Amino acid sequence: MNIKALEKVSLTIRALSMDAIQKANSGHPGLPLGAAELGAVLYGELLRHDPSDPAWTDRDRFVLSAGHGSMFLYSLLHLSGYGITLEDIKTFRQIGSPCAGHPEYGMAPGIETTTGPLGQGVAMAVGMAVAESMLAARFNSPKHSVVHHYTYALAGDGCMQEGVSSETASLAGHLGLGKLIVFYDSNKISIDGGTELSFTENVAARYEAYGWQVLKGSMYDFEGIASLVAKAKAETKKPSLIVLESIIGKGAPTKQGTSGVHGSPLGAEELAAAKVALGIPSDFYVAPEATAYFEAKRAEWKKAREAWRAEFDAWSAENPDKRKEWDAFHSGKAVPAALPVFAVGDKIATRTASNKALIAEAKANANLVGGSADLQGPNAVSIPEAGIYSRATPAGRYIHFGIREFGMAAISNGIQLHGGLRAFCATFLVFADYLRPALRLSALMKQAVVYVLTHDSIFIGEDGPTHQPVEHLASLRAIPNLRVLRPADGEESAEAWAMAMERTDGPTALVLTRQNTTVFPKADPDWKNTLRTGAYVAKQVEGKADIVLLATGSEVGLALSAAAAVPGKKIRVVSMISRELFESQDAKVRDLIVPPGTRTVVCEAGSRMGWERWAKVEDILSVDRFGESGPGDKVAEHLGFTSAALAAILGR
Ligand SMILES: Cc1ncc(C[n+]2csc(CCOP(=O)(O)OP(=O)(O)O)c2C)c(N)n1
Ligand SMILES: [Mg+2]
Repeated sequence: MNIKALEKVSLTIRALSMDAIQKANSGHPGLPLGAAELGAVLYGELLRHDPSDPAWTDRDRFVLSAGHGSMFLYSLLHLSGYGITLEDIKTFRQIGSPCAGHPEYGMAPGIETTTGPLGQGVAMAVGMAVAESMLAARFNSPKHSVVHHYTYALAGDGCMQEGVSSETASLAGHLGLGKLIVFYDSNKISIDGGTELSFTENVAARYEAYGWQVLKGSMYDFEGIASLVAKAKAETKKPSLIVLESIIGKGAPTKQGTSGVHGSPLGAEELAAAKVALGIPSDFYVAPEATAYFEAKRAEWKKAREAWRAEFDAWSAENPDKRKEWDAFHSGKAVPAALPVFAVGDKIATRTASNKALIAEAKANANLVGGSADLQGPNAVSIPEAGIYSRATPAGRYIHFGIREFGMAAISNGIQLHGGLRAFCATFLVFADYLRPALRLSALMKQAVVYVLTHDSIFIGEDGPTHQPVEHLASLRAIPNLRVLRPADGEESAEAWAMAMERTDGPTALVLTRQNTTVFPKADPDWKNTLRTGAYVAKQVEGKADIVLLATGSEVGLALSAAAAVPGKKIRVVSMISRELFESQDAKVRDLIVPPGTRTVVCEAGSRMGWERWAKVEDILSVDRFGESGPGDKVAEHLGFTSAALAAILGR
């Protein structure tokens, strides 16, 4: 190990971070200064990667869970040759810069995921390690390991305090993810001051209790860190937590070790003093020894990747069928499934129809994996032929996430980001609130995770207001790039799964009923295509409609019956599977379905919010209060949410 060179790499991380943050007049120097040595040894000595091929499927993954320390990552991506230039670093935190405030997936090669919302990086790293173990079990042959990489994460005190890291560390310990290695930057400082203000538990003992191997060392000991990582790798049955004692902002003469260096530029005076003390001769200084060190690494990295490629080619030649499957897994495209067929009049809950479609999709797409947060039956997401994923059966595809909704969604993001797999996860719609921060990241990162959210309205009945979603559709629709689909019957549920699987640039929420719906005849003969605009005409009228009645999900059935109960008026009924998708269409498309100038009425068993664009407030039948416990139809009656009430509006 070339300690002198690694010292220069560390120095360069500090130099670039201090200057970029000072120039932007914004950012977090505490972590990059405090953990520079880990960065140097990690990118220089420990990661099996090749910056000349950032998409190499078997590269080690690194997740900077403490995303506020983004300059740590950008400095290393620059030095190791990932394509971030010095100019990019000089535009840190400016619009369009790959060096965004927090690492953003897709902004530059080498950024494995978006981080910043603390704790989720650890959780996504767990997901990546799950994906690695699944793919290894599915593809490695007795002779060849084509999937064999480690997943590393760097977490701070904040990540360790957040619940989502606990949820997922618990599951990772249970699953025995031996190739997951998390470094804990234990500097005992966060924004408000010392961690003794609120965080005095024994983190190491907690992780041991989760079933992790816990190792301890110093942030400033290159050889020590490398030998701890060797120990972590040697433990193949447990994930490892490497607790590294550190000093936040190390190198800032008066501010190091204080919360003052966590998230503000050093200031001109402190910066100048730091440069003198550290021996940094100029602005945006890159030590020539650091550059030379990484230059010399290039050949080594290339060799490692080519060795993998040779093994992959040999494996491909010996296992042509597996190779075909590998290519399908990595194509990023779903294979169309033979969806279940329903007949008009079939009575089926949309969750149940969804289960049939899920099974069909899983059959067509062997890379579809996922599960539910302990609601396999209620969410209707079992896939009997897929097998259960466990430490003993890593080729299984159904994940029992346990009652950890947020962790489940973040792990699903990690699985999806890893590549090679499609992820779905499931819970009750009302508990989408528990996973929302990860769902938001799916949308922000354009990850096509499928969220199965059942028990979608007050019609669930007896469980009462704690379990009856009211505001959830509105709140999900507010998330940009999330597609919310609320299918109305069995047929639409099957198509909704197809729409979710076709999506490549963002997540889909399938919002499904517990109660039965009845498959209705569709007036639009091309409804399956029209559905993909977000809405289609379910019931047509001759000539010009007096009223266009918009409904979603189970309320389409209610709308059809109410429309039939108002014989004096010509009422067109529209099933709007996705309001935001429909709203994103050109006016030409929308006007065909909802002609301008026609009176519109809306019916949805949820908050009115957002429907005001489509109808006058008095023409919206919605639920704008918490529900009640009681049988579903009685609750609906109690709340005045009935076919008769809708008919009364239509008849006005
Ligand atoms: C979920 C979430 N809550 C709050 C924040 C705001 N925040 C950013 S950094 C930070 C403190 C983190 O402390 P620590 O992880 O110890 O980092 P260090 O100060 O040691 O760099 C907080 C509260 C956030 N980014 N994410
Ligand atoms: Mg800290």
